[in-house]
Amino acid sequence: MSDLQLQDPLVFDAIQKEVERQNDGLELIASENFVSRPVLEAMGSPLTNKYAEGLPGKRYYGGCQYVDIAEDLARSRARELFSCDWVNVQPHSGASANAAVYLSFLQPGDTFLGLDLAHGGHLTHGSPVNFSGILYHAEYYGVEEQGPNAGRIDMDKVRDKARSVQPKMISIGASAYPRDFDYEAFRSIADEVGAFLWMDMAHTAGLIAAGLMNDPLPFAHVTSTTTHKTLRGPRGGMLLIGKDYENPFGKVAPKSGRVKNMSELLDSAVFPGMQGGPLMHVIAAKAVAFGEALKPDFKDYSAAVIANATIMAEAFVEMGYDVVSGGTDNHLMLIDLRNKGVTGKEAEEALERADITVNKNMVPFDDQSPFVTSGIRIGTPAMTTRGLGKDEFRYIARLVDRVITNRTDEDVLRDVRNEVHELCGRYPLYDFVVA
Ligand code: DSN
Repeated sequence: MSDLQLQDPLVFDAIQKEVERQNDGLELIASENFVSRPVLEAMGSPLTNKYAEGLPGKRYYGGCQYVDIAEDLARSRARELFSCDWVNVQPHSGASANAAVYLSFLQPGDTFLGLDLAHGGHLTHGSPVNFSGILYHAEYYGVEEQGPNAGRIDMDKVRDKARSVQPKMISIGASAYPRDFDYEAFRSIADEVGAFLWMDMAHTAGLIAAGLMNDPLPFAHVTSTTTHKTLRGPRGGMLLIGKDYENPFGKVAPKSGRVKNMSELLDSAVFPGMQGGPLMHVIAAKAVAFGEALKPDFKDYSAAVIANATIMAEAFVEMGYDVVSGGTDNHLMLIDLRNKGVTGKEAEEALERADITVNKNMVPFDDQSPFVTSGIRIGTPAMTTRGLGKDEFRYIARLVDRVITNRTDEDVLRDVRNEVHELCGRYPLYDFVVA
């Protein structure tokens, strides 16, 4: 028996059941992945005990010599992974990293331009219920409703919008956009209107690190990310700058006569601006994950993530599903279920009964509320980590279709659930009881 099991069987049981759920089910949530045992070990280490406010070598606490090693490894590996000048690995989450961007480069009330949440954007890119939309004035660009570019961003329209609203900052990045971004075009728009350019690459960071998608770092002034999605690290955030220099929109400091570099602004926005002590066990786990991502097989894994998503999207199109933008360039697809007469909520719930996990998702120009939605979002990073390939993803698309088509037939749901368990049994994940 483990110490946890002996001391607190209720928590132990919850964890154990979640491990079983992950082992037995098909995890198709696009933002989730499965970390390695070494990443889990680092997260479960006594580094959680250590306070280390400040940066390596410049801490506000004694005893930081070993956590400094871990943070320096995370920083140098991240710089190598993304070929960039500067990183800060301390943000507790992607939302925290994004908050540091606003704190560094905007004043409350300033206008910025971001991708509409209902068109695939993220809460922290200006949703009215998030700090970004409450404290700042958000304007949005979206995707095309019809025509050859349906479901895609039209850069001419982004330019027109930027000219009309004159934002101080333009954000790129999405939670449910299946296509790549034209960073060069975004930068030219930002330069034309005098805006700061920020890319949130949370979803695609691993695919970018593997060199399989366009690289935002040469074009965006600052880039933020989470570390747990396609990058396959622990839950957390990070900030990066491709080429660091004086904040191009900064005022000269009255005393020193100097403009701060973008990195200095971001470092102090993370701490003491919005966080206290960094989570050193998570930072150590980030170092481990970045080390894994630097290995050649991470590129093979990332290529398989995209190949599996491509094949799955094709399978859905062949079965008559309306895949937004007609396919995908990355790890996810967005399926508009309106032509199937089912809501995202109904599909999500039926799939869950068959042990297939997806999330309901707004589709562009949705007429349902965010609690119901007309679509589902499906991603391949997690099941690709388990080793599933194109044949299995084609088969999974057929399982998803069987569930959606027979969503009230408990016999079909049970049969699919059995097939899901059989498939998962062939690709073992975690073979341990939490110790
Ligand atoms: N909401 C997360 C996602 O699932 O994409 C990102 O924060």
